[in-house]
Amino acid sequence: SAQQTKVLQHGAHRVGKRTDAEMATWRGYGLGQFIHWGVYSLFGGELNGNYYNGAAEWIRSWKDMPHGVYDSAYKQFNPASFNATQWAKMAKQMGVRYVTFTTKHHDGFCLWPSKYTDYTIANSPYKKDIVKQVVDAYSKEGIDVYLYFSVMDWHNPDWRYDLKTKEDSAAFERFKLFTKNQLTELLQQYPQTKGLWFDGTWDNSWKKSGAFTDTLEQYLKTLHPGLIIGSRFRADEFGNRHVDANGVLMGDYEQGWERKIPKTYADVHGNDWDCVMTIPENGWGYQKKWLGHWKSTNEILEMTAQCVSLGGNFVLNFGPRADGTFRPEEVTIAKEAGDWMKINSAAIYNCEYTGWEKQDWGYYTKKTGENKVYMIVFNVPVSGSLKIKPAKNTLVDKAYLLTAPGKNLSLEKLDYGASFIHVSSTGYKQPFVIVLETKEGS
Ligand code: JFZ
Repeated sequence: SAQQTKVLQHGAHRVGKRTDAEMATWRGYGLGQFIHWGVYSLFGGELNGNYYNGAAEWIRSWKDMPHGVYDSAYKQFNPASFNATQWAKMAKQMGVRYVTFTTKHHDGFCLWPSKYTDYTIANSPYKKDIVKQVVDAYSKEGIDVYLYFSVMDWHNPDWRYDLKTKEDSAAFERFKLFTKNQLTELLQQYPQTKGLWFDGTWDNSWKKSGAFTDTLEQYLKTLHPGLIIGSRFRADEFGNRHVDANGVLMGDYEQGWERKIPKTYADVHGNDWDCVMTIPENGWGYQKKWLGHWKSTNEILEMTAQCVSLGGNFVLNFGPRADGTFRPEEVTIAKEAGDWMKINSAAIYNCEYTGWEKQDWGYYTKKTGENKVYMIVFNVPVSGSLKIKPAKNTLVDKAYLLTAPGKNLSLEKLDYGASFIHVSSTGYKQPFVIVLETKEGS
């Protein structure tokens, strides 16, 4: 190609997707859960009756928030109703297959008893290790655990946004060691961890540390073979993030799909990816008042279907209250999504992109390694006629509702390899799934 390829010491070390079993498991998850929980949950976006209009987990950075107030609030963090087993059971019922849990957000408060700082759960009135309880409870339910970790740390005096002076560089050397120590500690204390979800890696200080970030990533993977780390961790030696100076993804999957979903398969550039999504428009930690639109269960199911149809996973965020309970809106969505998943998860788990031309009724997914394509139908046209057009060299053998196997739907052949499947044109309250068994041929 005409594109100049630079020789990079700290660029991507692999072109294309990982091919190992751990990554194949990740790719097949379909649906995940994100949890943001920490000191910010105590405020819920509010201070003295005034509401912060940014994301609730950022409230420490609000001009109205005295740092002294925020930084001593952990002395009130005592989640009397926290029950990790209940959390994990709710997630299991929802049908999620992985969870990403905030071990340390930007405020620097550690939900595990890190020995590298005093600002941890061990020094709260609650005292007990929360990360351990979450890791154990979810693992027991068969849900894979990923640890969210913010590199940016507002509590550590050695954190720097940029490295402008010798003193900055000296402080940041200490900070890098602190970060390496904490990550090592997490992987050693919670060996069931499947991967790390990094955040707060966008500042110049980190971008100027490309060599360190690369070495650290390789070290973590040596400590923990199979570990999965997305593209939001490191930088190359020119300070490029996500993709290196040659446009190649650095990381095991693309981590840039935050609160947005690709429109077409071309948009994902052949990479693994997942989309992390909030139920309100924005805000990850608990917010007492949800302003603006809240997504409905059907909207969430549609996003899940859309992501899986384009080869990604969909991850829905929950922001528990400081006492350890979930707000009713989140409980309802988890319950309703789970009820749907119970019937329809075949079209979500271990499914991939089909390569078939997208149709207006909804989304295709394909069972990896099988001759089975699913139609997840959201929009039935007034005619009741659903058009399908298989990829080249593929024929549809039979079609049936996922809920009625053995009761074949008739396929009406059209020109140019297309067919119609006719269904009733009215009365749907939820998306439904049609299974297409396929074979080679034209
Ligand atoms: C970050 C955090 O600041 C936020 O609090 C939350 O934890 C979220 C999951 O991650 O926010 C971001 C990070 C990256 C982008 C946008 C918001 N981005 O790349 O567009």
